[in-house]
Amino acid sequence: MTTHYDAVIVGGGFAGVRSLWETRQLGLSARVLEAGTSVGGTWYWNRYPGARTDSEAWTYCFSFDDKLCQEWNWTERFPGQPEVEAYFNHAVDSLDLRKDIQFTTRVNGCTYDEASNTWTVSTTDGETFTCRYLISATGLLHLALKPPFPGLDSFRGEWMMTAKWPKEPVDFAGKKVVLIGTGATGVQLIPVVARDAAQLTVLQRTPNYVVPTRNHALEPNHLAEIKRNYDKIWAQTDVQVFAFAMDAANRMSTDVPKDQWNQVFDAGWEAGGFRFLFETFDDLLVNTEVNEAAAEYVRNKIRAIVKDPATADLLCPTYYYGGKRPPMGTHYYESFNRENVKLVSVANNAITDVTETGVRLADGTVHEADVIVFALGFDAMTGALAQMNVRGTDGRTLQEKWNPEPATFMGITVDGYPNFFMLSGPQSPFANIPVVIDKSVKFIGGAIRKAQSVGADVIEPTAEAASAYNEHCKMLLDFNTIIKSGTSQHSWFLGANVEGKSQSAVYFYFGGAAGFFGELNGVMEKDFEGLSFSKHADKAVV
Ligand code: N01
Repeated sequence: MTTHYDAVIVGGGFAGVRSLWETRQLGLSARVLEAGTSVGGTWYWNRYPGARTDSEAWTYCFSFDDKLCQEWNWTERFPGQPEVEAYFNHAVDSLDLRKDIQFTTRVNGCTYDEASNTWTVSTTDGETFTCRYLISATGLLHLALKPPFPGLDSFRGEWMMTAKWPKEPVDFAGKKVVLIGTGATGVQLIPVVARDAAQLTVLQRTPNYVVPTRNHALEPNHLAEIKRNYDKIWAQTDVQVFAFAMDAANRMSTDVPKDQWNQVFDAGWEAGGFRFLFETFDDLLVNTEVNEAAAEYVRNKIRAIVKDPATADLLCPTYYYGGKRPPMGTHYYESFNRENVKLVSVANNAITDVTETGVRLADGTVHEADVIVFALGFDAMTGALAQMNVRGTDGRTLQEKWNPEPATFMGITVDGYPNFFMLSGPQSPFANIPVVIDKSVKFIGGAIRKAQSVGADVIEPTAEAASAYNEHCKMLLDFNTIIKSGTSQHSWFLGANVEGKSQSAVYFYFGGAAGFFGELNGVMEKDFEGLSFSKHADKAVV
């Protein structure tokens, strides 16, 4: 049996929930299809101990409904996964959205039929849906990298992936744990496992620059002030480069004598989280000299915190600060002072396989384990979309069309894929995700509104607009020496963490969140220039 909706939305995280609300405003019937058993997306799947936001709670939430902003009481500056998941459940119930969300439903096929101007969406359970508008809301970091190491089947202990963490608590007490991966996930998990396990061996390929999170409880007065100031907060996120509620530093490195740079970094280090990056120097990510000074500042902190000099050396990155997405941590470096924690570099001594009893490296050493934890990261931006097998007018899947490089219009639409919209799609910015999603959904809603008002039912970017946008994204990356340097550091910004993934492609809009919002507004002000709106009957093939 096939059910028809005006819109099918794939994914029940920030993008899916926000899109569902928008379709309500548009008067469309809509169904969210979500693979998990509940809402939350990233915050449903990534339930490893220690998982918490590293964006401040009051901006990492739904901005579109002031009632939600006022009624939800965040308890911490950076809330943990259970609180974010609870917030999602509250939000969908408060907005009465749950009845339009179908859980345990994984989409594995989306095909556009030009004759009827509909999308057919199929699921792994054999259900099918048809719809006019298809919105992918699968998240930029959904498809987790599976452990590529041979021999895992023979391992006699337990193993788990952080991105598919079991709902039941995992007991590390008294166990030997080997943990692979020191990205933002590993950085959050390591201190928690270190506290509980008998022995923790961390296998690190590339070190990261970890700045203290400085999480704290939100006192009632602070929370009340936040709630009073939401207009100002959302105005700040409109213009801040990463869509955070922060002001620019209004300070370039040239404004401060070099021998005083460390005082500025001290203030950022104390402020915690992304404030180190965004409230120190406004040219930190473009000026390599001040960037190197920031890098050396963090390296000196590592050397001061970690007692064993050899371990400290291994933890010190040598690439640009921001060349990989910098994680935020709580007692991360301190964990390596514990007697039960050992850091092993696999940079030049790669993991070869998993044995019955542990993880083997190229030199033959086996690190014994009762539990192996894989925090290996994601096939970002295109991975989850590829799993949906989205086929456009010429029958090609997105991954076929995008070989060797994705080209989109505004990271939201693709020529040859009418009425298909992506959230956190390739060539959208990496920034405070809920805010980027909110702006992108407003853009989609505006396009559908325009279609409704002019009597069109086919919305599609022109090939020229998509090609021009792709060139624009390439140019923005070309300017960015620091981000580009991540190629040699397996940066997922560049697809360099996934073997065989195209390196000629540009996966993100690197012009900053505010730049992207400006471009979205520009397109809307020009009556959606770059998108074509047509009436399907005019181009009916039958
Ligand atoms: O993934 P990652 P993540 N052998 O790709 C290592 C967001 N996030 O899940 O760096 C050995 O950063 C890999 O090594 P290398 C955030 O945006 C947000 O940690 O490639 N090691 C790396 O150390 C973040 O950036 C939050 O050399 C291997 C690790 O696995 C993004 O998600 C919390 C290996 C993967 O790190 C991804 O973070 C968590 C191999 N064969 C995540 N393969 C918050 O908001 C991979 N690695 C708080």
